[in-house]
Amino acid sequence: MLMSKRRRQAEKAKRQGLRAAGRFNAQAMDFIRPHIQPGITTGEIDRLVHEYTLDHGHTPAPLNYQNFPKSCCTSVNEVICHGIPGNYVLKEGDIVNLDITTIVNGWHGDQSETFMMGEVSEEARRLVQCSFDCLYAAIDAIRPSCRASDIGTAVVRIAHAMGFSVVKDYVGHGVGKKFHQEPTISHIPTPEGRRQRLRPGMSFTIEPMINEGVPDGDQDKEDGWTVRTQDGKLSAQFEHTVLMTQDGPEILTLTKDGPQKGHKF
Ligand code: EYF
Ligand code: CO
Ligand code: CO
Repeated sequence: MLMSKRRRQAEKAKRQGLRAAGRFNAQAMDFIRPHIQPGITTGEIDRLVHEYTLDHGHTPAPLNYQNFPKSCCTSVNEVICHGIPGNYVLKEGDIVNLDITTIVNGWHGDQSETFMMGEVSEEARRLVQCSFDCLYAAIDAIRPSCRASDIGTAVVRIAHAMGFSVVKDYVGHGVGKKFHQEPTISHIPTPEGRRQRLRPGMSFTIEPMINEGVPDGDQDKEDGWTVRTQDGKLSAQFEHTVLMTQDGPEILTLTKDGPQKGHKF
């Protein structure tokens, strides 16, 4: 069926808007990368991300989003997601996920990486590798109009083969003019995912959270945000924003200096 001219123009504007947002978000990740070292506090990382984003005329999406108090999330060791930057000093042996989302001319880019602080345990390194491999296996598994559940099938296969578990309560999401929108991207196969098709023009995150032990987490009762593994074991995650095109998935948040597909940690 032919698309109207107005619809074609809107689709083109969306692609261009999302590409620019993803590009800037990745640039912010490359900017902060050299700073993420033992000795820095998570609060200092947040301040640097906040200032870099504002200095370039853009907006950190998490700040005040549903009352979230900071401009990015820093999730250390057993924290699955939504760690609040603060006074914690990163130390040798830690793993830390940094999740950056920015708004560029009304469009969102959303990505995360897990960083290893110096020498980490062999189990931590395997977990980080697994979460990275799960992200790229999921991207490799999707095609125009495939089922969203193809993502969960690919993630679960790799994670379980390595003896790890996949978080089910926190999911990827559509991204566009809103931070979170349809479709829901589960990292395990679900009935809803089997019904949902990933059509050309759809933009969404893939952000598998992989746990060393049990897949379940609990929200911190005091701060109301930080989600920790129930058994206190490690969790790791990588995230990209992806645009489905007629030719397949296009990763919008590729960095210049970060780990690329096939990277060995
Ligand atoms: C229990 C928020 C946190 N929500 C999602 C608000 O998609 C994200 N990362 O890839 C993402 C990042 C943030 C976020 C930062 C703040 N929030 C809402 C509801 C519950 C919650 O934590
Ligand atoms: Co996200
Ligand atoms: Co994110």
